[in-house]
Amino acid sequence: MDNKFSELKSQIEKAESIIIFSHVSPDGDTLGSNLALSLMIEKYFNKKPVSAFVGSLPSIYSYLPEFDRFIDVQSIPRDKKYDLAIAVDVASKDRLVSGTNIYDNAVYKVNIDHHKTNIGYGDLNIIDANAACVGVILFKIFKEWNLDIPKDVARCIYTSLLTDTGGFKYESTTPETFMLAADLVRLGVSPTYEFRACYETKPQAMVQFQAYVVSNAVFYDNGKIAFAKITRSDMSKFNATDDYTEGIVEVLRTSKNVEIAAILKETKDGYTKVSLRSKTVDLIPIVIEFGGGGHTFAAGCTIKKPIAVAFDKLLRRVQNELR
Ligand SMILES: [Mn+2]
Repeated sequence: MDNKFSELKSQIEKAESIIIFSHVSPDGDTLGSNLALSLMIEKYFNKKPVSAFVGSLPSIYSYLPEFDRFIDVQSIPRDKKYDLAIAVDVASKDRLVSGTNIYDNAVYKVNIDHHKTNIGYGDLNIIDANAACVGVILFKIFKEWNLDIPKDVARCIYTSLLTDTGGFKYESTTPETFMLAADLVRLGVSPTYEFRACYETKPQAMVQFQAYVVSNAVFYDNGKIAFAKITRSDMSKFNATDDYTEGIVEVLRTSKNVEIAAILKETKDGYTKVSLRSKTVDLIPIVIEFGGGGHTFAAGCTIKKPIAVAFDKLLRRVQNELR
């Protein structure tokens, strides 16, 4: 058995209190993985971990089994000491935001991830940069532990896989991806149901908000660059919650000439949250300069500048990259 996998098992066995963290601006992978691990620990180790989120919890994932388990990290006393803290899909510790304290406070810290920028901040680091999603890693772990995976857990892992491969279309999609998908479908997952639940249940206002943002996007350098801005007043005009912006950047990338697409969103504290996508350009060097991280073709950062300033800075940097 992989040493790290058995170490994780013995830490779970030893721990009386366990907390599992998802990253800020949670996506399907970090939420699906969190629930999958939580449900397995409950079923086979007979203890109930706390599933924590940071910031806001996107309601689009409320179709996931036991979604109600998620609690806001802010509701946990900051000096609370858990025996075991596990971060799933958390590329760097600053993505735990206000949860960092509680994570650091834990007796033993685990870091399960697939971002190649992850520096291994835990006591135990299970990092596989080739895994399409953290769900893939968890599936391997559960198999190594010789545990049967119930349908609920399979559904959570399927959402990890579906969302982090962009519906089986990103570069991370490999034969292994489809093998895992096949295994999960055999365990009872319905691809049709999960796809509809995940992608076709947007509130009407969200569809209209996204169309508005896309129609106001600006294209540069013969359409190779697409940038769209979202201000707080755009958000309030549509009564938009944070999850309303999910997926817009992928729409910009569908334009034939686009090499790099970016969505810049004004945050509550007046900074700029950036989500970048590219077709062939490695985004990591760009986002690193702004203190961000992510994957080769899908990355992000928060620029601590007002949106207009951040827009110009990022545009110049992206233009340089393409020249
Ligand atoms: Mn992920």
